[in-house]
Amino acid sequence: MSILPILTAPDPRLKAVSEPVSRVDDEIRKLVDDMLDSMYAEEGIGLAAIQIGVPKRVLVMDLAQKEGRRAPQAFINPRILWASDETTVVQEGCLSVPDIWEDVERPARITAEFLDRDGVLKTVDADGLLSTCLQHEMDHLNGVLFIDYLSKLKRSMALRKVQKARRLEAVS
Ligand code: GNR
Ligand code: NI
Repeated sequence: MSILPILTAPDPRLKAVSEPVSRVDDEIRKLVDDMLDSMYAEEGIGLAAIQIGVPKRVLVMDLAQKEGRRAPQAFINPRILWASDETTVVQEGCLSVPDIWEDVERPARITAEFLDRDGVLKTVDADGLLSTCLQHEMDHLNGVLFIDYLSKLKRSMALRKVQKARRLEAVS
């Protein structure tokens, strides 16, 4: 298991549309484990493979992370089957846009299907943080970041802040 560096905006790789996984094998399970390690190292609750530079449709999530428990989950080739008309506004952050938190409106509930780490097809009815986080991660698979939902002004302010923090980090 390895901790890999997380790409930050405006890295062009974050705009890539990731490719479906054709077979859930040991290489994919190794990717899942590396993603979980990298996510835990940064205290995130979710991570998409492209955030460590791998353009495959793989997500990991651990919503118990905040309570100090571990309940890792993997979602491979996830697909939204249904989304509610009702929406919710949740303040989101992203490991690829560090230290920026902004409200994002999304469908409140979704039904999704995905393959688990054993390659078994599952469906999930999600609401609350699971619904928000799944949608945030699935956006990464299509090259979309949460800041893409903000006004042009707010998005460019967020990008400038992230780049400035990176420059300061580089000289320190
Ligand atoms: O760690 C994360 N927290 C979070 C909080 C609210 C909405 C979405 C997220 S996902 C984020 C980790 C991340 O960047 N995943 O892509
Ligand atoms: Ni993110």
